[in-house]
Amino acid sequence: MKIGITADVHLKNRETTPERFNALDDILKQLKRENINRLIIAGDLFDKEYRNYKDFDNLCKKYQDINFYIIPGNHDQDISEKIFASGNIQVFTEPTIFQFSESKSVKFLFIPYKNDKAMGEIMEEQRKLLLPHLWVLIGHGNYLAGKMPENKYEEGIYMPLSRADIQEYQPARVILGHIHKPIDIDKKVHYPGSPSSLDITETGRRRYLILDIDSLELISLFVNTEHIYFNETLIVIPVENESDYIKEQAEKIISRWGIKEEEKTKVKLRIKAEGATSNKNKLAEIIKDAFYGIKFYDEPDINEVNVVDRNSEKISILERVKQKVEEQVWEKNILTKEKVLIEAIKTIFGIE
Ligand SMILES: [Mn+2]
Repeated sequence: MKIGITADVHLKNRETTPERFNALDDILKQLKRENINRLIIAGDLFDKEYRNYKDFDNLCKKYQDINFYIIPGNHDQDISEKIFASGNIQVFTEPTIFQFSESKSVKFLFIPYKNDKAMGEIMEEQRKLLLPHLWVLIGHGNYLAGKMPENKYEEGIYMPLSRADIQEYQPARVILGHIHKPIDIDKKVHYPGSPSSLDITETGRRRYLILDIDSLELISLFVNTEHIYFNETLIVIPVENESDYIKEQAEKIISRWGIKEEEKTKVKLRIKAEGATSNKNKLAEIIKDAFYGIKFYDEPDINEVNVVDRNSEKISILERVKQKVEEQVWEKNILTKEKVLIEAIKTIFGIE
């Protein structure tokens, strides 16, 4: 038996957030095609203080064969079954142990978001019913595992889950809502992420998950979204042929995205250039040309690019530094190669 899982859809009404509805609709279409008739939504199905549930209700009516299992998140803490007319919606407003099928031994613990609780407290209350490796946790909040991405408008800790909690209660899998970026951590903790980017800062292809409750195998599938956002830094160096150099950088950036050729038309790119150029006058145009066929979310930001005189000696020093930087393994999140290179350009060209 397979179950689809998503989270953080942040629906408003269809008119204000059509792309979020379409993303959810796409997941449902994919599930239907695969004869999967269950979808878990791990919190923040609705955006903050949203009080119009009609459009979602209608979407659920359209997919009568699919059952929806929803927990409230920090943005939609007040939702409950009574606000929906469609009969295929189940909302867990209290921590609930749930079995999808009598014949399957695996249990699910659904933990609705509560702002004064930690997930460990709820697990402790249910301890007797949770057999190690035979249960799946569905929750909404922060997994406390070193440096984790945050939603930029949600600072602080929301209904935490610690590594010690996982050690103690041994869930087979943990699937959480709250972080919009899709991530898999510590082999068994998974954030499906938002199926549709909420804004330009939520970059890359979006996904949803399918859990096989017999094997507990989890797979990740892409959502067909209207747009794929990317946010990039382009480093400019005053080499002999700057536009060729920029073109090369653009190709590297595009190949790093790992998207299919036909998806390129969906991309909306925000780009910030840094470093130094010998002529800032045509720089924005050169950048646009280098990304030919890609749509820009807004004008390339070239404010931080310095104008310097071309100097072959300085360029050759810089090129050697660049090679060294690229060879080096940098610990992620501490210092990026880009930052090191930008500083090197400033030092070599004597930019304040
Ligand atoms: Mn949230």
